[in-house]
Amino acid sequence: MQMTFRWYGPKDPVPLEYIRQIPGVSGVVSALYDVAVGDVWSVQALARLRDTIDAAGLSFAVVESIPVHEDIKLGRSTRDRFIDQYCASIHAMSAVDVRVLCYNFMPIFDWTRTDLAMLLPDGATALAYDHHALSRIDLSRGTGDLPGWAMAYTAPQLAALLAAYRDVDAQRLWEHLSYFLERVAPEAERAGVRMAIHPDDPPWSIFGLPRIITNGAALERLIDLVDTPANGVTFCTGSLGADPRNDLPSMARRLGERGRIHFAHCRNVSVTGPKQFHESPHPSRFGDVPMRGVLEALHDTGFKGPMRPDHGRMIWGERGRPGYGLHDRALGAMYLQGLWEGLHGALDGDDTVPA
Ligand code: DNO
Repeated sequence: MQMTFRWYGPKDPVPLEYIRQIPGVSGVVSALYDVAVGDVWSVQALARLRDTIDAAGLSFAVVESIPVHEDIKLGRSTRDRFIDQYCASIHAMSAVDVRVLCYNFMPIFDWTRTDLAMLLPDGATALAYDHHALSRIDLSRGTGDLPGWAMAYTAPQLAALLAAYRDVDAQRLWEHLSYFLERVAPEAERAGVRMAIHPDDPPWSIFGLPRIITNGAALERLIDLVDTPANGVTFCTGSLGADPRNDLPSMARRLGERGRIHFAHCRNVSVTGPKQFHESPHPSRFGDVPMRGVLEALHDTGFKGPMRPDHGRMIWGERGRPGYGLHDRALGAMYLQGLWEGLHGALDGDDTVPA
């Protein structure tokens, strides 16, 4: 296991120098944030990012994410060009020696919350989701009303996309995912890149849109779509853990035994009602994620990939990007390494702190 940390590039309020000081963190998870969705990522831009990360004494371990163009998810006739461009971006990653790609296949919206600063009893704030509150969000005004939403769509753009998805139910979305992977996964294999789909967050339909990567059966169906080790998953405990029917340790074990977990996102959630949860501190006892059981499954199945603490609360007066402050994620990184060391006896090669 290699402990990593997400970094949003030079504009991230958390500097790489601070990440370097979190004991045991040796890898960075990042992306190019100024490329339009669907365009090819250039080797030069990726090399610049890699060099910046290297210069801080860290390594560029994972690309999270190259976004999948909506035309691919919608199965439009224009998709082939975007698929070719996606493959070219994967080859560019490989050219700068980044070997893990996290991506998702959620229609229009990526991770979604209804409150970015829910006050917890200890004075910290956390991201929260309540399905009733979601139903009150007015999409006729574009994505402007959505808390923390990064991809800005105007009202007409969003309306057109939502209308296009009326013909795409879960089964069609599976077909479109399959079409995408049949073309991209073999290319990723050739490039030596492991693809790792991120589960849908939250793992249920929102705004009437289909969401399909929601449970263990879906993740196994996904890896069966194209049977190559390059076609794998990001095991995200927080996304999958929002649905109490998901038995996370047994899911991790089954996927791990097949060698298809290429990346682990570890965070905790407290489920407070049907389709209602808030994020909580990483250790198991503060929420509903059995973190020890998950790490044990990863460990037993020989997980060697990158892991990162996922969203943290805002604590100690920090102000920052929702879910991505420094302090609570750093606490998470330490907790996860403690658990891992307890299971492993010692840290293996990749865990070493960079010199
Ligand atoms: C949220 C993240 C997601 C993730 C994408 C992967 O904090 O886990 O935005 O990066 O879904 O494509």
